Amino acid sequence: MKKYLLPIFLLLACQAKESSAPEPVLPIPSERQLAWHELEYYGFVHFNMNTFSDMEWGMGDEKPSQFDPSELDTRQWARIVKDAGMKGIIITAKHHDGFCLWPSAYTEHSVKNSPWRDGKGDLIQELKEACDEYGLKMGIYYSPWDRNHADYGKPEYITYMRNQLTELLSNYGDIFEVWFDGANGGDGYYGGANETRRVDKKTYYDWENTFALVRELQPNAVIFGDAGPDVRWVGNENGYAYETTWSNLLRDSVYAGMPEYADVYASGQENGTHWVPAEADVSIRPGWYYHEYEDHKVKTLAQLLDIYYKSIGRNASLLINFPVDRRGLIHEKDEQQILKLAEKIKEDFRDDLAKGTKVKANKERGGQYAAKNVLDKNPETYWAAGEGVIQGHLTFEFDQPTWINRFMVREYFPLGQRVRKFSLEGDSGNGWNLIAEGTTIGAKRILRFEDIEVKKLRLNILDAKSEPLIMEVGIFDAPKLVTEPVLKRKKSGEITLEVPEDGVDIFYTIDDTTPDGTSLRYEEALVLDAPLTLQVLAIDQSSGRKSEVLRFQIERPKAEWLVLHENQDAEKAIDENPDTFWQSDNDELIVDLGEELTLEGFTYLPPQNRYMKGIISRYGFAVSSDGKKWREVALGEFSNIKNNPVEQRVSFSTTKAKYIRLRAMQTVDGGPAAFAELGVITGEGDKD
Ligand code: FUL
Ligand code: CA
Repeated sequence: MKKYLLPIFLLLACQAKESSAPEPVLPIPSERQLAWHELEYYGFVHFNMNTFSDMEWGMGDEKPSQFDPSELDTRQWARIVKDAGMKGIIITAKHHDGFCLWPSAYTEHSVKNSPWRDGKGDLIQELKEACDEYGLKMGIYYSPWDRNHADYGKPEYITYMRNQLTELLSNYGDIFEVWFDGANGGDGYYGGANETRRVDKKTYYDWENTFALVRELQPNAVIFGDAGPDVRWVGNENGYAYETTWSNLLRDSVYAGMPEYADVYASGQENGTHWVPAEADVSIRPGWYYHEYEDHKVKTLAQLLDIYYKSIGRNASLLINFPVDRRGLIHEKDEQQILKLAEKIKEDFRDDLAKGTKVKANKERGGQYAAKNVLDKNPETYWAAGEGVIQGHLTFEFDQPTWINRFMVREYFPLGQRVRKFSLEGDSGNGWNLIAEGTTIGAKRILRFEDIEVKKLRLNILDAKSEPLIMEVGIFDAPKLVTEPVLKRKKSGEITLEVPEDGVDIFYTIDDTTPDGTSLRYEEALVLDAPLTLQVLAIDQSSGRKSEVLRFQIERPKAEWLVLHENQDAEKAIDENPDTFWQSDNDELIVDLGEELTLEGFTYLPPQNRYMKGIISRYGFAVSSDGKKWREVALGEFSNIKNNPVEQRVSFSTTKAKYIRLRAMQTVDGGPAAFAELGVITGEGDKD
């Protein structure tokens, strides 16, 4: 009898060990970070003095009297954000120009001296009430950089900043995120109204003690910054995370606003010492603040959807900005677009085909860590491959051949991010075929691929820091989206329209009417008598589904334009191709327009390549009738152009000119000025 007892005993002991919980792989998220991970998607509102000065970065000399929304309604914001499926709103309580949306006791530069609500308003309070009503969380954006405050650059300002944070974090209930902008006076931008001192971004703000204050007042809030400490910037303002995105960060090597951050640190590091997950931020329009001229540049559904897949689908959270307009409302067009995205996300993930499959793992830790946990929609259960196992796979078998095009997978990240490499294979009845490959997974990874019909699907974990833990898997067949045509133009003025898919017709109008299937059909390159408004759409031939209508202000062709520089490459600054550019040798670009034109402004597109140098941050623009005598008609700053290198648009009082000259007074990195495209605004092209 005794002979048998020992082996049974050993067996039981082994099993008990096999099903004990896996050890964490450090770093792991804190409680407040775990709560934040659940939000995944929330809204940004940029609404402040810039809304009224029509700027992206105010100088700080604006007057409180300029802040005067006519119909401000935070409940409208909350309703839209809620309907969009977002979980909270972060508001620009104070931006770089220093104006405060709450009646701070520490400055006169606030709503209390504005005409809005006769100076008795408190926008933070109004937003908090609206958020509470709609079950949303509220977050605070606070700019450390201040171009208005007389003490900026002195120790006194740090006291001011902490006093203000104390107001914001004590008087408005729970705050879920405190957003510290890395953009800063130290970036070469200088010359705000009261900006007389340069600061050392690394040391000036004494972040350690500022963070301690936030912790004390709002222990559950996450703190956002380039260097975290809790949530980090994704490194661009396009809303894209990288294919490889670790939640781990070498946090002690980073400080807020460091120039190399975007290139070196933004995607996180496998051996990162701290859990600092990425947040992807992007505006629904080109700019962060409202500008009427961007009413027709609101992102399309196809663009927004791409952002969704490249942020939430790549282990980041998504923060989409609404530039609230001068009425104090989210613009109708922005509302329409964000709700289209919400609809489309629902549609794409409506039916999880994984739930009808039989799932098996090649290895299991045993106990409660079975493969079937990846299908139970319970974030507390997961499949564990087994002690010491690095490679493992999960096979999903369908009842019958099934069409699919999306795969979603989540790691059980409370015990640390582990997977380094994985692949997805499908079997349609004649063996395994590779569908997709990836690196990191993290909190959520979504793969998009061409429609494929499979009987079996297999997720292979190929490499990991330790035993892989998979919390959830989803399999979907998302309906096709008809994407809108892309417009390209040549220097001659010729316009071509292209769509990525086959089997699609393109229609257009040039008479300010909305195109449909009865409008002019696009067959060959267009030569149009500009300036005019061109509107285009694509219609899928078999389903009849339509893309969105896109609207372009077509300026006169640059056919007769000449660059007055020896260098052949200078042509690239006026070739209508956004991807080509010229890097000048003397910081200026002079163009002969070929004829005298009546100008109302100019446009400058910086190089679009992320690593490109020579982006102009301060400019002077001059005109001439003979190319000899010049008259300067505009002088200023291209704000935020480094992080958001969109086309810059500058208006000036109407003037006639045959020659134009754009000169760089300063570039972001100090290198010679680079021009991807220079354009003019002649007025007639921009009617509504
Ligand atoms: C940037 C700022 O400079 C922009 O104006 C905007 O607030 C964006 C979210 O962050 O760094
Ligand atoms: Ca170009």
